[in-house]
Amino acid sequence: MQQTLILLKPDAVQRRLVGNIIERFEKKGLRLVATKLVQASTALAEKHYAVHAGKPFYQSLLDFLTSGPTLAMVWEGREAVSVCRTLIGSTDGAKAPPGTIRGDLAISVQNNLIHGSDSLENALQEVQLWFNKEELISFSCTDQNWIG
Ligand code: DAT
Ligand code: MG
Repeated sequence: MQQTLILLKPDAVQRRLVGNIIERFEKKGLRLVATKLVQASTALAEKHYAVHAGKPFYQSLLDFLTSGPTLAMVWEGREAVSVCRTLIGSTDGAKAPPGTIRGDLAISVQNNLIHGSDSLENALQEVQLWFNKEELISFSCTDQNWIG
């Protein structure tokens, strides 16, 4: 069963969209196995977005991610990494299709509400970056047989 890191970035918290977004993951059949509200430090933001270091938007991206609390979560389920990316939609909110989180709720490129790991390899690394092992709770839901 795959696990993936999902961040509801500071704009999602400020805009009070946390409940709307979490509901989408729950309804899809994914299972929440860890969550916490984090005021990201610059060091954490730099590690998280290391792949974008040197790009023109990098400093602005760091400023954004450290500008307020982020709700960090780990979601688990069948094909969780790609399922979450599909629910999230493409990076630019103006181009993301309706029905996706960004397509329904965002119109910006930078302020696009949410981060989701883009591969199983990155998911493993990102979960470790944001959470300690003890913070992940392994459990089963009683309706799991109906969800698959
Ligand atoms: P995603 O979050 O869809 O995985 P990404 O990894 O390419 O997108 O970029 C990380 C974040 O950086 C993205 O959520 C928003 C910001 N970003 C990406 N491209 C940008 C651009 N051209 N201008 C401003 N911000 C950008
Ligand atoms: Mg990315």
